[in-house]
Amino acid sequence: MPPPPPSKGAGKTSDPKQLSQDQYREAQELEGLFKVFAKLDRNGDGKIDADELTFYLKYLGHKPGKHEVTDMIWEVDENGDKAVQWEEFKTMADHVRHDKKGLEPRKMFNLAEFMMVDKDGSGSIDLDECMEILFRRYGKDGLEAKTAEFMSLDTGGVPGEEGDNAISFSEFLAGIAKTEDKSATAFHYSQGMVATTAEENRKLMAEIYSITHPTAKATKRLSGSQASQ
Ligand SMILES: [Ca+2]
Ligand SMILES: [Ca+2]
Ligand SMILES: [Ca+2]
Repeated sequence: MPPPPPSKGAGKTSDPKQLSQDQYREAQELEGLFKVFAKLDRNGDGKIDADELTFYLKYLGHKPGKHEVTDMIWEVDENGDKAVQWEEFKTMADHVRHDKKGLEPRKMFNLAEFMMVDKDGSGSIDLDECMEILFRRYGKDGLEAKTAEFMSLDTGGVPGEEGDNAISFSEFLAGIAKTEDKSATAFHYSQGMVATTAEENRKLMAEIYSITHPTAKATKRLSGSQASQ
């Protein structure tokens, strides 16, 4: 089943001409974060409960233990109602992003981040989504190496099965566990995520590929990654 197209109204809440780039970025990130919240809050009652969280984790093919979901909620649930309100969700993201020492709990943040990178909501991070996020975060320098490093997380997850050229949430978590000690910010890929419209993304991807894939071999890989032709 194809994912729903991105909302046409995305980005209309902020005018880039009137805001500094930082403010614009912040507004866009907040919007992205809110979309994640709204997606998790399936029944739209303004809070994410354990059932809703479990539902989405299962959609991601991730089998959560009972404690995993409880812990995710517990670490951000400031008013103790065993659910996550938008204010709590936003505060959580804020804390983690200003957390230089890596001390903030981030189980919920990891999920939010994964969902923000998984822009088409397919439940996994494909090559385009991966490159886009790395380009935004690090620019064009070493983009191919960083992409290869990230995509190397694609282990398949199931013994005897090959990777599917996309990163599942379980693979994402495994990657975080691997890099966590090296740097607290190593996996903050959604930082610096600016454009949200399909058109902006299309332009950006064209730019990225023209920088990193000038050869015929690369063109072949590009069309392969789009599963067409
Ligand atoms: Ca709810
Ligand atoms: Ca709460
Ligand atoms: Ca995806």
